[in-house]
Amino acid sequence: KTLVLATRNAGKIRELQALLSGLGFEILGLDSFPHMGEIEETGSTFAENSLLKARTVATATGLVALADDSGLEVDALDGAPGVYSARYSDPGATDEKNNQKLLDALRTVPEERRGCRFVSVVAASAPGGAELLAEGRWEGRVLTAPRGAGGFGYDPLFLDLELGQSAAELAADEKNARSHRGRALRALLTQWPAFWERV
Ligand code: ITT
Repeated sequence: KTLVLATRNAGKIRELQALLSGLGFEILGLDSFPHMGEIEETGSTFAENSLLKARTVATATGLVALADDSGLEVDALDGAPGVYSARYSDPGATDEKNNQKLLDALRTVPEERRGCRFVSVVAASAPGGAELLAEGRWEGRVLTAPRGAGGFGYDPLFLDLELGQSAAELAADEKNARSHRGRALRALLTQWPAFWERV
């Protein structure tokens, strides 16, 4: 059973590989398909973009593809950056620039109004047309300064209120146990046997 991870985000690849390890998949990355170009994310929801990425890679490779579209929704910003999380600061922005823009946007917002959540929608797509979607959420609060060196993206600014730790302060397996991506993938895998019968 071969699965292509339809993402170029190194942080996501690391986490998805850990979450899928031991389940008997042969996992390939997009680096195995040098002809694959950039996929433009034209959707307005995580689900649309996730399906778009999974379908494009399944069609191009002839293999089952797994995509993740994710982002951070901040209540005080009416849900921004949301689906634009990767390009919040500018197109092709670095994590550092996105994090600085988020800190600036919330500079005058007090702790109790800095609620936020990570959202992940994972999609599986088979060349024959079978599809699967699942969503996961992780509630937290935006910190006023970065904490921790693990993870990627907005992790140093995301406080898990139950643990009192930032996402970047968690070990990789602790993050996967709690994260939006971990939850989405575990939900997807409960539907996996029925999906695979249609592949
Ligand atoms: P692919 O489309 O190739 O998968 P991408 O980085 O462009 O890579 P998205 O469009 O889904 O992916 O953007 C997700 C952004 O949301 C990502 O760049 C991070 O900034 C943020 N994000 C998502 N999950 C995160 C996590 O677990 N920790 C920190 N930030 C996260």
